[in-house]
Amino acid sequence: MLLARRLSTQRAFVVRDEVRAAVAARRPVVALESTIITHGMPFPRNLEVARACEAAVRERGAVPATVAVLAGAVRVGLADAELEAVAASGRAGAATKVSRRDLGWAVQRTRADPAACGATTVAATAWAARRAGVHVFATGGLGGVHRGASDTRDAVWDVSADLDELGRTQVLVVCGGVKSILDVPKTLEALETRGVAVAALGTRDFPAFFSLRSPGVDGAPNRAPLRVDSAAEAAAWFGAHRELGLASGCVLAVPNPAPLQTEAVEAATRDALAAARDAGVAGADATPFLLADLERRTAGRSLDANVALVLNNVAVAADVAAALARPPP
Ligand code: PSU
Ligand code: MN
Repeated sequence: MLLARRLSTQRAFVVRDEVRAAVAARRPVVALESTIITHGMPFPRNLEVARACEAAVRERGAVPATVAVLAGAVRVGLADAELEAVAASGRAGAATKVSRRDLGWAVQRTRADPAACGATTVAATAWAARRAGVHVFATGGLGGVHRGASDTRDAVWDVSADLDELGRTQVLVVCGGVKSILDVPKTLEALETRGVAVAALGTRDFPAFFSLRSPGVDGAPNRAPLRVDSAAEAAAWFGAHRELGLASGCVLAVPNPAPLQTEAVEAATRDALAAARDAGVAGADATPFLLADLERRTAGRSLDANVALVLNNVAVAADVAAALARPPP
């Protein structure tokens, strides 16, 4: 009975051999999420970016582990054909956004329909990475507290499961900060409540995904609670966090290397939010809708900024993973 149960869990959760071997040998591994592939970028650009991310990780001597739900299993590490299937599923409408709560459902769904794909969010990817023994994870932007969440007359109480997951999962997420479509100050507070440590790389301004800054409550830019100045320093910080056995995660927010202007992003974001309200789009559909709408409003510049940011985050994550894997001098 116990054995049967264990076998069925193993089938539902598959770690690619290369990833498993690297974890066992304490070589650097970087987990990558798949919602940005299926819901954050259009095909075929998403496939190019997904491949470029994996290549950037390898160039730095680490092993990439893209996470997705395919053919009846949560998979940590994908073959190129699987990566292609994930990217193409976005176009075919066969991809579902999978947060923690959706994982079991996605496993059975992709068992029943081999063409279906579950694209993991930050929450689901962090869970899977940690379960596979991977500690470093790169993505575009974190989910968080949506604007208007506190005003129930105007919007639903929409707070991403990413926040709670990071509160209980010991991973370092390298990202471009919080998506600027969100309420950034409230998201920073919610991270603090959950014991998630947040540092910015090379700055005290909390990076705002497309742009370098975001307006805080009093109009002044949002500040990052902590600052580190190199991948080595980030590794030392996260290493100490792990040494203490803290069960929560850390966030390393990296400024966008090809930023858009803060005011322009803010104006386009407000218009996109109004469009979402008019169209009655909410919940899990909100982020994909807003990103696609912003892309139109900025004539594609938001997509270019998104791609530049993701590739840069992946490179930083690989450097941090490599520094963590090196024995201390
Ligand atoms: N940032 C992007 N594109 C995305 C996301 C973030 O540029 O598609 C995704 C991430 O996977 C993140 C998720 O975990 O949105 C959060 O969604 P929600 O607010 O529904 O939890
Ligand atoms: Mn949500």
